[in-house]
Amino acid sequence: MSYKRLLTIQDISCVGQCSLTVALPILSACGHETAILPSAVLSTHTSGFTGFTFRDLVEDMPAIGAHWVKEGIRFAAVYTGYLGSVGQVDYVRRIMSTTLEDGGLRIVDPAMADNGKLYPLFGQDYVEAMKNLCFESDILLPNITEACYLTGMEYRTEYDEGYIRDLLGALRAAGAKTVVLTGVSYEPTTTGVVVMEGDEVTYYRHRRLSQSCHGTGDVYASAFVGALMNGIPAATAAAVAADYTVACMENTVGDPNHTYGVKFEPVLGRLIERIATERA
Ligand code: PXL
Repeated sequence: MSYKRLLTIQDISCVGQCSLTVALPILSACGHETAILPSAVLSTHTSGFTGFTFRDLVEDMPAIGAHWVKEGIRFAAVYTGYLGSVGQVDYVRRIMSTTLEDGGLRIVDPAMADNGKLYPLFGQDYVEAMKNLCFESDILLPNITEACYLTGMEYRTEYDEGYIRDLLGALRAAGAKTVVLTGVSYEPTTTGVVVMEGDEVTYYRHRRLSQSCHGTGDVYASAFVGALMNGIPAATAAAVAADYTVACMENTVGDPNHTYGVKFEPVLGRLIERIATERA
């Protein structure tokens, strides 16, 4: 595997198997040195728990970024997920522009909405701030809800290929480059991911489980970045990440004691093997 230094910026949900507690082990397993910048610390994630604590770490960001610049630290990619507040977005954009190597990749998972709704702590001001970060990125990984918030298109639960084409067109018109659109399902038993790179659009269809699980967006994005940074093309990395995410869900559904995230750790070996195969 090629050894890359990456930075991922997202929150620490202490319990809940999402964000950094997922991204760090997955990226490390994919063979990458993974630096982190925690955006916030929460006792748990915000979906399905009540009474969670939340500490915004925005005040630490400028000094951390300045120290890295002073030390000459550079990253081959910066991958962002859940940020804690509107005020963080401009610092994150600055850290990207000061710490990325020449040709380094800005990879953005908007991580702000699902199932037609924004996550609990976010409002329209957060969406507006995220548009800047998203449309500056080299690779954007929204789900359909996030793509709708970013473009102003109507969110639909039932749609056809024309709707998805329009959504991709609207993202591109707003400035998106490569887009990995997740959760695109044209029939009840399958779902998939659409990758738009330049004029090329591919669709990877896979099994759809009857139950959804929390944190799979973070598992997916982390596995995608891990594969991509091993030199695997985006469309293949999207399929690798989809198959790994399905494996994590299959390993979890049916366990009544595990409702807040997916048991991604026992199947990490499969991701490592698959990346080795795809690179060969
Ligand atoms: O998985 C996305 C995510 C990350 N971090 C926090 C969240 C969520 C989704 O709800 O609440 C804190």
